[in-house]
Amino acid sequence: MHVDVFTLFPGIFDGPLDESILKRAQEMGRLSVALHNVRDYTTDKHHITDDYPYGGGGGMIMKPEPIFAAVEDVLGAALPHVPIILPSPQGRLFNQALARELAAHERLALICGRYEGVDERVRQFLVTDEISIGDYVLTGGELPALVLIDAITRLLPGVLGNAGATLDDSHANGLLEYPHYTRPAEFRGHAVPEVLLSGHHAQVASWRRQQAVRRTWERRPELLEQADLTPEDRALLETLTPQAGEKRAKSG
Ligand code: 9D3
Repeated sequence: MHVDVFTLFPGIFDGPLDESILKRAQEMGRLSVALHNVRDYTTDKHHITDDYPYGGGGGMIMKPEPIFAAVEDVLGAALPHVPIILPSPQGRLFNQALARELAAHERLALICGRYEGVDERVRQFLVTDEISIGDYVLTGGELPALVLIDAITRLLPGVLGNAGATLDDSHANGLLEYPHYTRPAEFRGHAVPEVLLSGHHAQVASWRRQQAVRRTWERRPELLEQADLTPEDRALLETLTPQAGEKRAKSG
């Protein structure tokens, strides 16, 4: 996967790309990220990248010319074949299915907006997809771009050591995860559930599944509509009443 990032603040990417799995993916040759400073594509003496909005109103808008020049220069003849993504509060909400969809491409371009936004002609005539990472207000598109890169990279073949880890994920099966424990078996008087110490693999699997279903019902009930539920899962859900749910939610 090659990602071209267009930004006014390439330094934001340095730390996250230089650590842990994103670093290793690049060392393995599975991921490459090229950072392009949009300011380098200005042609005026003061390297201006923003301007006042036509029609008035507050804030500044990113000018179209340096963005078009940067993307056209970097992508060249590949431009028609590469998704050009604008992280934007007005975009389609990012989720695991969209991460999988993007991970199937061999090249992506990400345009990071700053100020109050980008000139509408960038969206209309350059961008192919707008993606939001959630309903809260950030200061620009750089952190969302990193979120996309992170979610995509861990799906690339060979990046996670254990291939099963991505399948077993929360959201991969449509359920939240079951609780995890490691040593010690008792910590400050709090014991690990007995079944996990028992060595009964089938009982462990059944306990984990029940915990995942129960937890999803408590915290994200809307996910259950799309989840792959077994007859056993449905039987468990029948035993969960709204009142019992409130009790459990309060006692953790
Ligand atoms: C006064 C600012 N705005 C109205 C609330 C518009 C606005 C413009 C630019 C709000 C945020 C931003 C910067 N955010 C992003 O570029 C962004 C974003 C986000 O803020 N939340 C969730 N996903 C994304 S993807 C890009």
